[in-house]
This record gives sequence, structure tokens and C-alpha cells, in this order.
Amino acid sequence: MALLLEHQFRPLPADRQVETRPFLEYAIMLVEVVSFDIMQYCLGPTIFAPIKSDILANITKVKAVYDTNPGRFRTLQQILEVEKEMYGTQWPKVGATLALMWLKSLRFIQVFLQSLLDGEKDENNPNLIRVNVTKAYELTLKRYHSWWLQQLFRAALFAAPYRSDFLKALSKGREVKEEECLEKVKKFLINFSVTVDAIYEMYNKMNAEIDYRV
Ligand code: EIS
Repeated sequence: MALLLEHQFRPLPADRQVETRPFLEYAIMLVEVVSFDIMQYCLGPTIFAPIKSDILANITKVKAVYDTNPGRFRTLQQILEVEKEMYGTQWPKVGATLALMWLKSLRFIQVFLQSLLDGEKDENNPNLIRVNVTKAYELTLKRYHSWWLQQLFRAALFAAPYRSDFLKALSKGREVKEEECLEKVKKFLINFSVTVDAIYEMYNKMNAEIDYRV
């Protein structure tokens, strides 16, 4: 189970501010390294490639803003505050604020892994993870998706790996005991959830969350 634990979000400081640079480095690593393993061991590239390029585009957009002035944009909240001031009525549907809002795949991963940990399963098909993937989708992305994207999701669901194969993928192809793997997932989720929660709490507080469908 090297994969998830080799890489962790940092713990948050007391003020719960998320620092931009380590956040971006971690997100890029997650997409490049972790997603590569997932793709190699379970989800095929046809499904994964468009997701990956969308996620990378979001990260690149936030990074481009950060790189213009790393001191001014030290935390994600500073980015939102500066853009709010800068874009006026266009904000929040603009710039890095929008790109970060769309990084909902982080929330998706969080809900999905938590659901696996909580032991939620289809009792008739305990080796399927459709229940967990569907829960993650409904709580994170569905409200932003038009009818046709929702249909795409339904189709993609059939390509979801078996639970045992997914856990094996998380362990870089090694056979490990399910409990051992889930214990690692649990540890991984501690910092991950704290960071992801902090980001979307900030969106709520700043009224930066927008509801529209693509
Ligand atoms: C946004 O994309 C852009 O990201 C944003 C801006 O341009 C905005 C328009 O104002 O649009 O259209 C994109 C949307 N992104 C909107 C769709 C991309 C393809 C996604 C295909 C969706 C099928 C659902 C797949 C469900 C997965 C099934 C998995 C089975 C196991 C490590 C694994 C993680 C997997 C997580 C899956 C997350 C999907 C993320 C999709 C995000 C999305 O809906 S901006 O760009 O602001 O930067 O300019």
C-alpha cells in the first residue's frame, strides 16, 4: 500500500489556511502519479484521459495565477480575495476561483474512499464499487452536470473496477489484505479530508460556490 501513503497533504496550521504551493504540488502528484497507477491497474485510459486532462487544466490555471506573484498568493484564500477585488461582478465565475471550484475530483475521491471505509456496499454484489462511486458522484459532481454528462457518468460506471482490483491498484498491484489496505486509506484520509473540507468551507464562507451546469 505504498502508493497512497507515500504522498500526503500536509497537516493544516491552526488558522486552517491552505498554502498554495504545497497544495498545487500535491494535486499535480496525485494526478500524475496516483492516477497513472489507477489507470494502469483498473480504469482504462479511454475513461480516464478526459478526466485527467480536465483536472490538470484546473490545476494549471491556479498555478498560472500563483506564479504571477507567489508572495501575494501564498494561500488559496488570498487568491480568492484578490480575484474578488480584481474581477468585481464577474467573480466568482472566473479565473483561479472557478478552476479551484471545479477541482471537485478531490471531493469525489474523499467521498468515494470514505464510503469504502464505512463499509457501504451492495449486499448482492459485494465486490462491486458502484454504490460507492455513485454516492461520490451524487454528492459532488451531479449537481453541476447536464443531462448528457450524467448519462456519460452512468455509462462510465460500468467500467468501474471490482472492489478487490481497486484495492490492489491502490497497493501498486500487490495482493494485500483488505483490512490492511483500508487501514492505510483511513490514515490517508485524515489530512486529505481536513484540507478538502477547509477549501470548500472557504468557498461557502466567501459565497464563491456557484451553481450551474455544464
Ligand atoms: C469545467 O469542466 C472546467 O474544469 C472549468 C471550466 O471550463 C468549466 C466551464 O465553466 O468546465 O466538462 C467537464 C466538467 N468537469 C466541467 C467534464 C470533463 C469530463 C468528465 C467526464 C465525467 C464522467 C464522470 C466520470 C465519473 C468517474 C467514474 C469513475 C469510475 C471509478 C483519481 C480518480 C479520480 C476520479 C474522479 C472523477 C472526477 C471527474 C471530474 C470531472 C470534473 C467535471 O465535471 S477552468 O475549467 O475553470 O479551469 O477553466
